[in-house]
Amino acid sequence: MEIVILVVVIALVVLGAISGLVVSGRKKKAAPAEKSAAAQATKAPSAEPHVGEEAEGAPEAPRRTIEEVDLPAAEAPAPPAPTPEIETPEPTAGRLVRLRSRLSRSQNTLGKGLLTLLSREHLDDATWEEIEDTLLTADVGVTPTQELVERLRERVRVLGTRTPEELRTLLREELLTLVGPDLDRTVHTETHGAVERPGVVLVVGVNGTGKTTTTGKLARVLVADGKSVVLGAADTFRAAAADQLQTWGRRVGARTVRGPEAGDPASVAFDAVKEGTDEGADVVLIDTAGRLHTKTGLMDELGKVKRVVEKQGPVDEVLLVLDATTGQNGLVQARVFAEVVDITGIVLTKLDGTAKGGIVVAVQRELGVPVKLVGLGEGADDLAPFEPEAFVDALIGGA
Ligand SMILES: Nc1nc2c(ncn2[C@@H]2O[C@H](COP(=O)(O)OP(=O)(O)OP(=O)(O)O)[C@@H](O)[C@H]2O)c(=O)[nH]1
Ligand SMILES: [Mg+2]
Repeated sequence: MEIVILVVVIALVVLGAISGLVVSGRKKKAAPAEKSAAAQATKAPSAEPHVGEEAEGAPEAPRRTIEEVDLPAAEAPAPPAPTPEIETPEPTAGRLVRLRSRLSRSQNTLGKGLLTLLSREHLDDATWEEIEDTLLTADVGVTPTQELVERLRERVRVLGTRTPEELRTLLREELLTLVGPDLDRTVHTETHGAVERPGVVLVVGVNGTGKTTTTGKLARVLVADGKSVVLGAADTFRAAAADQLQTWGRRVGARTVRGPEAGDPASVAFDAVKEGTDEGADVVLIDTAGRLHTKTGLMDELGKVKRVVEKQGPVDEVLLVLDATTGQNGLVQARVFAEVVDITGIVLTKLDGTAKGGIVVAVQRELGVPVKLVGLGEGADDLAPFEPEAFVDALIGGA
């Protein structure tokens, strides 16, 4: 009997132990799931507050957190790209008259100098020599100087007594004859009627004469005259050159066609004309790299630029940009450039910084090509169509 009771007790103890083990095992399995549920419960409100939580009166803390983050700025739509302000260039007509004071250096040397000498009571040989020197110093050139002095001598002799007004008229007439009042100074940019394509202008010259500046200023002149312009950055030597041109273009809404740095300038020039044609632009202006007239390879390259552009039609203007302050050197450059690309017009820059305004006469004589534009300062609208009358009037300080 005692044994039976003992067995029953042992059996009860074993049963109790087994049931205890099963319960603790279940608890262990449930723990990870509970943890992750708890984690979600803490994360959820801060990540995305739900409608239900709002309704249940969610705590204020998460909302403040959201306010602290600079959400409006981060989520605001990207501001529109700033459109560069398009400038309105000054009208072209009468620019030389407006800028006449910039010629004061040439005026003092050439115009006033000559008037003072001619006003002397006795015009002896020594005085005529001084007159000759004045003209030579102003870069008029030897042959034109001799011609002018000869004519002046003759007319003064015929005139006899001279009033200052008569002298001024006489000098004005003779200088005007020298400058050439009847030359065609139009910068030809007319579109070619039958074949729809823009006028094409090629800008050439040695380093630093003002080609890019002139191309930019000329774009403004054309825009002021109501034309649409495409610029070709065929100076591929430096990326900065294309940037410089593009900056000029942007100011008046003219697009710039550019190529890879150190790329083929002829292909950029070709593309500029092609794109200008496709766009229906009125004029394509091509800026080229500065090159020394003595470097045969570079001069050949320039010839190629022109020939490649001409595959699409004629180049209407080849403008040679000369720095007026370089005087006679400019003439040597001009001769070589004229051989490589037919120059159709001259741009004399930096006339504001020199007393050598006479270079206008010399360079026209040298090349048989008219000065079409003059640069009279670094300002955006300091490029003027060359008008002989206004130029001579500015020199002699007349009306
Ligand atoms: N005072 C004055 N400065 C001018 C005139 N034209 C151009 N310049 C200045 O001359 C400098 C050279 O001008 P650029 O247009 O860069 O000359 P560039 O011929 O293109 O030079 P490269 O491309 O390096 O050969 C600049 O500082 C211009 O502002 C002008 O008519 N008067
Ligand atoms: Mg340049």
